Amino acid sequence: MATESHISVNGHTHVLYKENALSQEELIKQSEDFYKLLDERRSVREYADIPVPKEVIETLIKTASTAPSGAHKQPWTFCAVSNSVLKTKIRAAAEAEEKESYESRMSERWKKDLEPMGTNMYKPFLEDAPWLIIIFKKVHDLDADGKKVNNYYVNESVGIAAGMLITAIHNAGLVTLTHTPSPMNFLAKLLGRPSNERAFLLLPVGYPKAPTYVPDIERKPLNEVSEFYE
Ligand code: IYR
Repeated sequence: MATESHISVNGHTHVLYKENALSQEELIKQSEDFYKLLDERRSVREYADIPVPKEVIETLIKTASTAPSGAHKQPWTFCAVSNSVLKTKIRAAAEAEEKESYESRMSERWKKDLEPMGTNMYKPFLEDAPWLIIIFKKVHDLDADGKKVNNYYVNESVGIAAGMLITAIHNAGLVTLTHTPSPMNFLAKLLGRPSNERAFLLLPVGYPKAPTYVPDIERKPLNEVSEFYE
């Protein structure tokens, strides 16, 4: 029987999946090469004063937005900021929250755990990086009449999209870090986001300042992060 180009499921069209099967050998090589590429990714806190074309940011966001999501609701908005006045406002508000966090909200244990990373309450990358991408999660959607419409597995969906964005940024030879000023509601205010959106993660994007040093840390080996049941 000839393969149909599309079929109907519950009255909805399903199209033929374009499969990309590799030979065993290519499979091993391609997965290893991608691992090696991603193993070089590091969170970078210092950014060069070099612009990144808007077109690149658009492509990175389109890539992240290919992420799977609960019932394909795509419950995210990626806000890309290059406006320096806005970046300065974001930095000021983030540092005010971080000052409060480092001085009173974070436990001594937490601050000790962060010592190897060299983080502190100062966030110059919020002004130095050519772009900030702030990911908002949509806790629900709003229909044309402003009525609430459900989204599903919002944190999982947006978390996956964030991971794909980080991967795409690294693949483009750019750097980022996951900044989570807490609380983050100042971001929705500064960016004028609608009531159904909550800030999820802030990612500066740019080229690393040269030279840049990153913490000399190791990743857990496979046997510590996995269990196989064969
Ligand atoms: N949000 C703070 C603190 C911080 C917390 C963790 I956990 C980190 O891995 C890094 C930083 C900050 O951005 O400095």
